Amino acid sequence: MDSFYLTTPIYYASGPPHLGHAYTTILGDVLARYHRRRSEDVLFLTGTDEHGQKIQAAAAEAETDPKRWCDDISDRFKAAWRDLNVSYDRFIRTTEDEHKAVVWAFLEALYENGHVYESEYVGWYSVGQERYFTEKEIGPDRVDPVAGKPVERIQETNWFFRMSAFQERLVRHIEENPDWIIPQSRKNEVLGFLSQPLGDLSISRPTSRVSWGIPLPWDPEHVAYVWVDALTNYVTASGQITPDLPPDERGFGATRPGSRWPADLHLLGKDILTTHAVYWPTLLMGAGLPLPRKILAHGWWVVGETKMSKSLDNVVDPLYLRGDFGTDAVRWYLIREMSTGQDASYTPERFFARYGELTNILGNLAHRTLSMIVRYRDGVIPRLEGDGLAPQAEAALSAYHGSMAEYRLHDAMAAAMDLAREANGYVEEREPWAMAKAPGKEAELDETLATLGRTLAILTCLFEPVMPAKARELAARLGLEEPPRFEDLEALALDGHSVVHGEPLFPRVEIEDATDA
Ligand code: ME8
Repeated sequence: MDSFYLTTPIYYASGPPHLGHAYTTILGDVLARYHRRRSEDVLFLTGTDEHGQKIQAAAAEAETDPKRWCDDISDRFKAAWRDLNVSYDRFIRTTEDEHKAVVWAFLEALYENGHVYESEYVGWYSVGQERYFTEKEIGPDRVDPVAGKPVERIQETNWFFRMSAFQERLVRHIEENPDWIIPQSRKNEVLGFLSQPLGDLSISRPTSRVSWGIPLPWDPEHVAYVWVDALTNYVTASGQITPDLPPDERGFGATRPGSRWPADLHLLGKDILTTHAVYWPTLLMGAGLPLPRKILAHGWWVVGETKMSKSLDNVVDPLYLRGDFGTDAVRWYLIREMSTGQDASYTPERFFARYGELTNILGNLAHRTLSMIVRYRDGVIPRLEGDGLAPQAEAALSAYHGSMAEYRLHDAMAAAMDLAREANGYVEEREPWAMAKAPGKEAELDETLATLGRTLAILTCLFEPVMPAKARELAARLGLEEPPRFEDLEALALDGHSVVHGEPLFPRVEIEDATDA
């Protein structure tokens, strides 16, 4: 069986989840569900990033201890993912003992391999991004380039990873694997960054400044830099490293049997591209582990022109639209609206337009098909003799898979919606209501209704990754236990199934009510 291991970033436990986090996690969920529908063995990882100065400060401000604070925030992330129907297989927390042991072993491997040294650091640090920035990056106003907040001048002794030693190998890897970082614009950004000499990476913080972290194996006066700690989560969850064995048997080197490493896909926003496409692969090279197979950096959700983020206080609660429209409609909007890789601007108007596709195209098709089967055939789907929409369905499936393979999820969903649109056109053209009245048209009416029933069943398969609950509900109304898998579509037979008409799948919502929410 093919397997697929995909990851989201682990989100900072400095505050509760917001729409940006929800987007990446739903994107991951759609891909996880898609690969499961292809009968692959999927491991879908998400979690929370719980160490470092930012969390230490958030807990101190709330006058609580950092672990208690993280317990609360990680529960809120889990609750949000439950509400948004996210089917993660593993939720990792960097405060888990297993993860701490793997980070320890990872650092030891870097040290033993001779890639670590101690030195003085002088530079500008952004607590918000948990990163140093160069003079050039912070500009004359001395603000971090991501959130525009002031940076701190820091001078201290740190342990460094000899990242510079891996620059050439990394550039070669990117050039030899042109689809390793997608979209291409992000790959070019990384190559641009790597056209300058790469510095070494400070991988520790003195406990006098940051105590909330994992102590270095060889120096208890320092904790691991939070990004090294956090990135390692992807290896922890893979089961590749066994820290309690002697160093040479721990799993550094080739992939071990049973291990899920290397990950097939790291999903992230473009704000953390450098950490994933430069720090992480060089650290893996230093530790002697294979690189992830692909990195997809998507764009930002913005309100007007500004990135939505917690620090900017313009966060839209991902759950607020669910009250009126339901979870699946929010998932549909997020996936259909953003072209993977580009920014997208959230506006209520765009949300209503995308919701309109659900009511007017898919919902309408389901409603009229089920209602005609009930009215003209006592609720029983006739036998399929010839499929009037077979070529359209085949073309839609091929466009859908093609787009998914290139991670253009918005295009895959457009292809699915196009099939629903074509099926509506087929209804108008065939006029089953006229056939029902005219004598001698029984066979044609059977064919029309059976074709529409089968098309709806195919649509439950295509839409399930994005709208799992609605797809299940529609499948149930067609007398199916669940939406068919791709491999079942060929032999799909619905004749004799009793259908349930029911309420509209996507009810019309008065816009005034929704904007008041
Ligand atoms: O960076 N639009 O965590 P984080 C789209 N802990 N996506 C957005 C977004 C927006 N406006 N805002 C956030 C961290 N995201 C680290 C990661 S991984 C080893 C450690 C999403 O809580 C997007 O995926 O700041 C972005 O990369 C991530 O949340 C940042 O989450």
